[in-house]
Amino acid sequence: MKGSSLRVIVVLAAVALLSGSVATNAQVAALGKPRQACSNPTNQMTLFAERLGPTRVGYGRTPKGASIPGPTITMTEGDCLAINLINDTNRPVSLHVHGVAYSPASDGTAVNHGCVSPGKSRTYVWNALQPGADSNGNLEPGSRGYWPYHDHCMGGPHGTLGIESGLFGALIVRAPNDPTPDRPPFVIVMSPGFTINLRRAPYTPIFKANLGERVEFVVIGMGDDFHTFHLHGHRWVDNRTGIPTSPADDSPVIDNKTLGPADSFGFFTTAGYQVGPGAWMYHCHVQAHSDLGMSGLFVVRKADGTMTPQEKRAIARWKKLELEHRHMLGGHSGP
Ligand SMILES: [Cu+2]
Repeated sequence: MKGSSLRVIVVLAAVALLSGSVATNAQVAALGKPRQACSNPTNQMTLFAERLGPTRVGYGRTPKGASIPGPTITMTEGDCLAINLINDTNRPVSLHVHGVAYSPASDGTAVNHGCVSPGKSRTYVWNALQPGADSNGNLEPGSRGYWPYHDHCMGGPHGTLGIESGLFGALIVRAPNDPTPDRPPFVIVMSPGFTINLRRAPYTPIFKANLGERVEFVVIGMGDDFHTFHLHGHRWVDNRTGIPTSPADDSPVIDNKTLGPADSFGFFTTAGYQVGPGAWMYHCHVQAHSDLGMSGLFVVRKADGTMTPQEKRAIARWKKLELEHRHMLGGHSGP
């Protein structure tokens, strides 16, 4: 066999090995030994579950600091986070998370004795996995991504009442070299009862950024319904971060994405890129849902942080229009 043919075969064999799901010993060695469990947490935090009114409950980082959604938790692959949940409500609650690894004791379900009684506390341990391979060389994914966390105990074994009441939030797991946003991520939960963060327009969040800032949206579905998230004036690539990997990246460019219960995604975009400052709507694109109040605003100010007179007027107009429209439809008029 000629040397050139041999080289081709060697290259093809290498490509076949690299593109398969089974890793070579060298690849497995290069990945390092994945941590199997995290008995020694690298980070810890306290979360409080608290009542926020007759029908609302939230998670918070401090007593009286609960919010809906709960605090956005950020981890990096390889982190091991211990969360002590203190239940200041009058019903059993828990903390169940998607995307990371945990033992049955940290599953947050009644099935695994993971509920916290009123007045009690419990520690859950989350392991943000690094990409690795099992003992047979099968590649396994890490935990990088945008994930929901939520109650799994209030009102029954599925935490349905907890989710309806506001016990949910976002977890962001970053890969080591991932970008970070210029301001805290904007979290939009398309929540039960055709709401956003359990609110209806014009009481839904108005997110603000300055022209040219790198912002990060996190979108989560919770409850019984399917939604489509649409953002005006901006677009992103349908991959893990929303950022093209190169100018030639041919991944689909989108500005609307379907979301089922407990689905989640996130993306980076540059505020006002090629469109300038303005009051940009975001909303569920199921028309009946947006008419019921699943709509909000992304306000892009000028680069110096001030608003144009036009966008101040647009924000006022949005509030008036949303209230009038819901009144006209005879729908729920409160938050
Ligand atoms: Cu919807």
